Amino acid sequence: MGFIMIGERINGMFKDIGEAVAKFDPKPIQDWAIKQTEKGAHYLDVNVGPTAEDRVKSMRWMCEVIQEVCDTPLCLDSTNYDAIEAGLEVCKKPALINSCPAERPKIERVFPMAKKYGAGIVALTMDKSGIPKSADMRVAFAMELVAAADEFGLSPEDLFIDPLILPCNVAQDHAPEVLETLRQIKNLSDPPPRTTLGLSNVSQNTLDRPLINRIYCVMAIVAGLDSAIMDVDDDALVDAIATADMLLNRAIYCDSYAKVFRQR
Ligand code: THG
Repeated sequence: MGFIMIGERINGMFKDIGEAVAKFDPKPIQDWAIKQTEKGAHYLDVNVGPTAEDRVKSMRWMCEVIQEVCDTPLCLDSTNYDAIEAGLEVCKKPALINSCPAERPKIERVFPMAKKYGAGIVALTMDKSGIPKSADMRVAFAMELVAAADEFGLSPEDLFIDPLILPCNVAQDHAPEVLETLRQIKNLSDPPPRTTLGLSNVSQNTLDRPLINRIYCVMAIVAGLDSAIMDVDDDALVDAIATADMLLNRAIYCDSYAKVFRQR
């Protein structure tokens, strides 16, 4: 199974998308849906953003207008589970629920919903007290989430465990802990859960963002990263991922392997 790219761009934290959500103007959202799909995205993250007035209504509307122009599966990114469910109701393809922390009330809301709609879950290695630093604590949360999947009749492969990478300029000591977490997650079950990261977090407010994203992504892939919420418009990043896949013998070498990766 090759690396799964989740396009990050349909997020109200970006000015153009935030304005489009406020005005219910489909154009910027549809343009980014098409662009990211052409760039090889396997899923599109959909986040109404911090300023949306009615998150339930906005999420449903965004999912509808995206599906008018492409059939790329969606990754519904919200802390409001009523908004997620409104999105799931209109999704034509199996979606991802982004996200669920290792907290019992949220697991009890999200895991049955995933089962009902045939969705995967981006499961976070954190609880109400926040994101732990050590790999050991992150892995302990991952273990709880894998046990919960079993309890609610989901396969470990329905989970995309996200060990939560933070900006390296303020939390540099987390970056190696996240890599160690990715390594250990693959030993939690057979089959193992899948893994993901919000890759662009690592470089927020740094000077050479594409370089940091690209290098950290390749390091994380070696450690066990299966997917990322990422800037699929960054060709050098996508080429680096295609090359890592090939050098790990997950994709057959041919002279056009980078092109093949984008078209799969
Ligand atoms: N894990 C999970 N979901 C997530 C994240 C995560 N969803 C949101 C986020 N993190 C991943 N998506 C982004 C999208 C954009 C940026 C970072 C992560 C980003 N935005 C610019 C910035 O903040 O500088 C905005 C620039 C602009 O406004 O134009 O970097 O970790 N499960």
